[in-house]
Order: sequence, then structure tokens, then C-alpha cells
Amino acid sequence: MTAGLSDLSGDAGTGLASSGTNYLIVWKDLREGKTDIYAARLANDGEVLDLNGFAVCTTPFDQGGATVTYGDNTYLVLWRDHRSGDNDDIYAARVTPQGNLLDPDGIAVAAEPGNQWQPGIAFWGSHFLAVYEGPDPLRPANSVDRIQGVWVAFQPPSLVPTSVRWETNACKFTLRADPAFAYLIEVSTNLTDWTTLKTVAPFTSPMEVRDTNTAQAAQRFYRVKWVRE
Ligand SMILES: [Ca+2]
Repeated sequence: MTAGLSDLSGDAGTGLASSGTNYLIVWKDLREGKTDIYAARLANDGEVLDLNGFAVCTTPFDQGGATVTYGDNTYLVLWRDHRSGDNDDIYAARVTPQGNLLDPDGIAVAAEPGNQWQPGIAFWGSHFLAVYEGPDPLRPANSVDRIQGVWVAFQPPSLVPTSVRWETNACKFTLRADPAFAYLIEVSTNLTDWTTLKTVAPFTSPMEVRDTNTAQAAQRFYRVKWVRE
């Protein structure tokens, strides 16, 4: 690649990924006098398809540390974001191989107190795993940063019922779901008042559920909530 894309700040935070048909390069850009996140597609032969690039995030204060990966028919750009004006957070945005920005200025991936920074991103199966360095939210008094990870999903994972069986005073059913997420299974007799029937930890699939309180109710309704961890 010989064509210049932009004025770069020269420090770390430039990422590159391939969709199999083209590339997306992302960087920290200084053209507006502060650092923003920009991107440009490259053809397989290195031709710059988006000359001068396009903005991914231009919110107030500085953004940096841009990185990118590809999966599920989209690029996912991840960066460190100081838009709060107080401390750094981690934001992400999808860019299609056609160059469409699906999440202008991004969505928050990690925005707890303190600085989250040094983001990394990879794709596995049906979702993205973002990692970053930051204070441990479970041990806020500990001043040592930890490497932490969070799943990034833009659609709730699919749920597939695989069996339902009525037993004496009980209903037993099985669900197959995305194993990377936790679930909360609730039951109701009137679709208004819901009580927890079972919590399902990540990486438990299929989920086997047994409701043993069916004797007194004329009807039982079940729902499954995706618990974002
Ligand atoms: Ca923060």
C-alpha cells in the first residue's frame, strides 16, 4: 500500500483484519485536532477503497487504541474511549465489508469506574470476545489492574427447545442455547407474575429444566432471559 490515508499520530493503536474479500484498517486519527477512530477498506491487492478513510467515532475527548477483527459477516472495531471526560472506557462498532458503519460512535463494551484500556478483540463461533486491562470491579480496593474479558453480542443468542415432557405433577423440558451465556428461567401462572425457576450458568447446554409445582395450576408459562455477564 502506497497511498496515504491520513495524518497518523504515530503511536500504537492501528489494527488490520480481513473478511476474506477485503481488509479493514483502523487507526487513531488527528485530523480534527483531537484523536478519533477512523477506518478504511483495502482491496485484496492493497488498493485503498475508502480514500482518506471514514469516521468510526468522533465523540468528544480522545479515542485511541483501535483494533479490529472479523466474524459473523461484519468487522468489529474496538477502541479506548475518553468521551466521559473522566476516565477511559472500551467501545465497539460494527463495519460491514461494504463499508457501512452500523454503530455510529460505537456502543459501550466496558464503562466501569476507572480506566479500561489496551483493548483486544477476537471472534469465536457466534460472538466476539473483547479483552482489556482495567480495575477489577469485584475488588475495587485493589489498585492492580487485571486483564478482563466480556462477550460482545448484538443479537440475543438463539434458543432451541429440544424436548418437552409432562410427568406426574411436573413438567420437564430441555433447551439448547448458546453456551457462552448465562440464562434465567422463570415461570408464571398468569403471564404477569414471574418467579425464578432456575438459573443456568454459562457453558451449560443443553439446559435441563424440571418444574415440579404443576399440580395446583391450570396453566404454567415459562420464559428464558438472557443474562448478559
Ligand atoms: Ca471507565
